[in-house]
Amino acid sequence: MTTLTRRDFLATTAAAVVAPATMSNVGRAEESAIVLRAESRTIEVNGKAATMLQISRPDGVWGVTTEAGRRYRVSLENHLGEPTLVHWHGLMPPYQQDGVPDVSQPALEPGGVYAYDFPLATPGTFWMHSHFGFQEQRLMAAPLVIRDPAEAGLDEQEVVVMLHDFTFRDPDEILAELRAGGGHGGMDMGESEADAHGEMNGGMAGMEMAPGGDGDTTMGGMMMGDTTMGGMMMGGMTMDLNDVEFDAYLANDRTLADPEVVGVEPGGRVRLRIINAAASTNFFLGLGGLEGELIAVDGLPVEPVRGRRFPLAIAQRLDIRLALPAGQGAYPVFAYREGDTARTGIVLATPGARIERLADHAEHMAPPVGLDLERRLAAARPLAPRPADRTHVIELTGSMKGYIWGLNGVTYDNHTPLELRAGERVELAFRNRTMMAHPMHMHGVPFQVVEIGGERFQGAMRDTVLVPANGGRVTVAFDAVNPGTWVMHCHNLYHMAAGMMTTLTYLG
Ligand SMILES: [Cu+2]
Repeated sequence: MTTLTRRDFLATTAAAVVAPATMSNVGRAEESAIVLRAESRTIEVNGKAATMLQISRPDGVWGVTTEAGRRYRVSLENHLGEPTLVHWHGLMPPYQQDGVPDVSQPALEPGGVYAYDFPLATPGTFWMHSHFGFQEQRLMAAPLVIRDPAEAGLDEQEVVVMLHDFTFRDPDEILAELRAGGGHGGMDMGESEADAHGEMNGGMAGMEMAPGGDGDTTMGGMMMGDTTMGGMMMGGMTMDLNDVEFDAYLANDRTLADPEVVGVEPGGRVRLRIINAAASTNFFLGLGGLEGELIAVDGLPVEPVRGRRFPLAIAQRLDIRLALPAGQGAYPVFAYREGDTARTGIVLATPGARIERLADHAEHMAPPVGLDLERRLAAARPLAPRPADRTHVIELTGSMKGYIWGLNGVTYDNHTPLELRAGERVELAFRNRTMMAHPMHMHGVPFQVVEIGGERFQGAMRDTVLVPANGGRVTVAFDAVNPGTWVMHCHNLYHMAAGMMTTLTYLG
């Protein structure tokens, strides 16, 4: 007799049409490439149809789930009427396979096919998304989960949740409007910006700033009763949030009006893999009444942190373990938009559980995402202690006025590559000179967060870190082990499109 784990059971029942990756077909899976198609699709949001994009597979599987130790063998086909290119967010490919147009390789023309083939060393929750134009805003993203073979025997149900911010509008039009000063619900973001915010958000004045001048807040879990949009007054400083007003927030392509309901067992163990694939939205992940254990951020393990609510900046991931209560029950997993009442989510439900209608707005506004959690995180597998051979200070620059964003005062069009040499320990010291927080993402290798607000510590390994507004300081360290040219950019898609990107180039 063989013992069926919960994962095996779910794989064989829920996905009967698709052969699960069992020991018998692992070899074959390595030999043939996975076909990924860039194509358009129609989805319905709030009862209205919209033409969006997707990365799909002929076998109907969503995204890629594989195992560390295998090779990533993928054939990307462009079935769109426009060029595309897909970035494997969090993986460490050779730079030519990193999926950034004109940096890694030319964009893939309509009808074209590109092959990818490189080893997968690190398990974790990663994702894939278009790095071409605004295709990511048009929902061209999918999960990329690399399981740890050492965890294959765990009696644990994997639940992947991908979050999106959704708009019926053309993202190019949104950017044009932001450039014309029409962001933040039509507020004038010109010279009287601070005044306008002060007036609108007077109730927020007096909010305490965290010590160390890192621009972060100390609000912890408190919710705010303020219902204005856009900016917030924080201890006398104005902070901009949420440049774009979206039409909906999606969890696995659905809103809370018709959420995905995932069947779970009473008393079962669940591993949530949460992916923030939003173009321009930071969220808080809320577990309702349940307490979870955060075990990885951006796919990379951390010393476990227990909690009911965890921040998730744009492009970041959270792996959370849940032990469900015994007996019947329905357990919503919410994502709350920062500085807003909007929320989305899925529901975990045992067979026969009553599922109540969930409102797509919370009672209270969620606070801005900050670094309260980041300060508490410690990598389970940190970098070896070592002084930096090279430090690049990177000022995050720009403003809502004209909607021009840059690094060290220049946009991507005018950037000078940051240099490094193979074998070096490199540090990037981010200094935020703007009124918005920026989720900074580096391609090629993960980094470790080693300083927040002037305080050194051994933080999490990640690929995306939020640098708080108004003088926020965060330093990350990495070992330069993947030669080539790599982009480093703000993962707010509109900021990146407006110039907040540069390259790192290995010398020699
Ligand atoms: Cu940004």
